[in-house]
Amino acid sequence: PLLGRILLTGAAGGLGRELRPRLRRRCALLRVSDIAAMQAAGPGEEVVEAPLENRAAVDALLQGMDAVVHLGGISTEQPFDAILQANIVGAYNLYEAARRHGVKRIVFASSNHVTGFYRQDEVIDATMPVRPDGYYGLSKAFGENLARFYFDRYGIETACLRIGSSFPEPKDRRMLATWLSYDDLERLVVACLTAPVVGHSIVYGMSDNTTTWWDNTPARHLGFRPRDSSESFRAAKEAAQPTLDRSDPAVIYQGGAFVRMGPFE
Ligand code: NAI
Ligand code: 15L
Repeated sequence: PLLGRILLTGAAGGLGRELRPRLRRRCALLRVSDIAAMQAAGPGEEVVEAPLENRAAVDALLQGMDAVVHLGGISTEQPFDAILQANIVGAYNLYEAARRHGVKRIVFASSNHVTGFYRQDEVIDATMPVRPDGYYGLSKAFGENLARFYFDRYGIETACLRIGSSFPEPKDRRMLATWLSYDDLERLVVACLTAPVVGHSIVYGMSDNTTTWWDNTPARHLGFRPRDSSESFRAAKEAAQPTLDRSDPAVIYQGGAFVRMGPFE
């Protein structure tokens, strides 16, 4: 197998369930982890339940791994205390464990919500300042900065994937710009695991969509070439949403409805 011993966190989630069989085919060993129930271990797999906020449990997860695909954590906007544990404390536990066990490469599922307060009429790239659109986006920005520190200080490489919207198909007009097909997600993750040099990189996870808000030129060294496009869904999505309220923050900003969630108290 091309890939060695890989840890996949968030294995019970939407993207984890998609990536699990796709990674297993290419790995010497795939260790999958989550707090939610997972399918039993198949050949070449280990299944380990672990809460990301539990330092000892996460330390044990990294033992003997060559690389990590870190999808685990809260994936939507939520009150701060939940995000703090799963995404911020959890990411810290993961990087500390990587350092202790000599794991040298991590693919981190960041999010477009790190830059969700840029406007939909702007095209940005990953060298521009972050503009998180909530606690969730803030936690992903923390993860990206944590990754940068662990690269500068300890040489642990990370590819931060600012994933747009990875679902079977775009759900609305916004997702014509943000959609990442599952096949392109696989291409992206495999590119990040196999690129000779990753350093600390940030790449937007999107298919080859006609409408786009993100320029991935700064991440060309990763060798990711999307092959799918949201364009074939355009007519149906426009028919379902023929008019858009241009005064709605969810229509003005890239983060969509995330930008108007909360406050929670
Ligand atoms: P998901 O919510 O379906 O999966 C996340 C998994 O993490 C769940 O199975 C959950 O049980 C697990 N988890 C949550 N808290 C945990 C904790 N404290 N300890 C251990 N495991 C915990 O999300 P999805 O869609 O699969 O996304 C995967 C990753 O990609 C997430 O980090 C998400 O933020 C990120 N992402 C996903 C996007 C998408 O379009 N699907 C877009 C942008 C980012
Ligand atoms: C995300 O970060 C979420 O995890 C996902 O559920 C989608 O809502 C996506 O962003 C999006 O922006 O469409």
